[in-house]
Amino acid sequence: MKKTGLRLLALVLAMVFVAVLAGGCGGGDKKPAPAAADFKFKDEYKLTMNVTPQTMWGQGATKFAELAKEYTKGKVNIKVYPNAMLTGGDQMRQVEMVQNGSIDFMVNSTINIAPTVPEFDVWGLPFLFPSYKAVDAAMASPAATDLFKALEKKNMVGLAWGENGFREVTNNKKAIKTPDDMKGLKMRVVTPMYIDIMRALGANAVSMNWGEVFTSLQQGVIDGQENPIAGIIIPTKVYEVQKHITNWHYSYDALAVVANKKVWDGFPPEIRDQLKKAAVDAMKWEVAESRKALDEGIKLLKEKGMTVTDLTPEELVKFRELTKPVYDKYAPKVGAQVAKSFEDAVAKVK
Ligand code: X2X
Repeated sequence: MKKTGLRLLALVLAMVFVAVLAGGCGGGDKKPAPAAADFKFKDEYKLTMNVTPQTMWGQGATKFAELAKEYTKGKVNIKVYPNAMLTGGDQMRQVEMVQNGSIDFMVNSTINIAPTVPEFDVWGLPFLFPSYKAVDAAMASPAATDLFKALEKKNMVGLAWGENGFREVTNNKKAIKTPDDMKGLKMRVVTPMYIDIMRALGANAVSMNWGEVFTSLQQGVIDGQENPIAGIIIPTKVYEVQKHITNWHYSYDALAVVANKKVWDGFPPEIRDQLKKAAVDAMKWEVAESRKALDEGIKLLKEKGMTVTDLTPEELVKFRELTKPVYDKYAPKVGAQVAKSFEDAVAKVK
């Protein structure tokens, strides 16, 4: 009797041992994630971005690729494809291709993601952020993490936030001090929210891929555009084809490092940890560099002959008032709760 009991115990223990080996504790019928040693990595993982390698986000993407290689000990080789070259210059299609897995990763502006994930427009809401401090508070808040959940519903995974920057307005006609100065200007923007903002200010909005902007400014097809100084205007030499810039900080543009969900979920857990750390570290570096470059950048713009206009709080009020209806139109589109959590994060540091 005693012997049978012992045998039974041995049998149960053996079965448990086999089960653990086969599937891990409580594995059910779910396959365990493979160990990095057994995993078949692709020779190259593709990363798309919209701009040149010299831009801040280009440098951030390169940093991410370098750190990914370092942290995974050479197992994950990410190649950066700049200038939306994988989509023939179509800046919106990059998201689609990361969604369907034709491209593995992207470092992208939230502007280009928002048409697919409307919540992402929260970053750019007109005059939401009064300062970088406010931006940092929002970025560190659970509200920002929630945006990554919205991304997962669209088959993508968010790894880290970075910075394109506050988008400042440039043009070739006149120094912009009041909304009146914008009347009739042909302004290039990207998405519907920005078209609405330009219209609210009396400008003529034109939607155009970034790749065509420089030549269009040069040829006078458009009068102006809006982009961050350190992130884009300096590294792509927009000052060569634009005379005036106004620092109005009207809209903040965040970057996100994003992976295709299937590719991401397929990685062994330790590789996911290493890649996530690579993204976070690269973007931390990118944000710091981008802010460091700002003061020098403004000096350089002046040296290059641009007029640089700073607005007083009283002057800003007029722009804010005119764009308030656009804020009110897009807050429900990004989700009332999402907008509210961002507003709360901003209010805490005011
Ligand atoms: O197209 C733009 O203006 C840019 C480069 O900032 C974005 O990709 C949103």
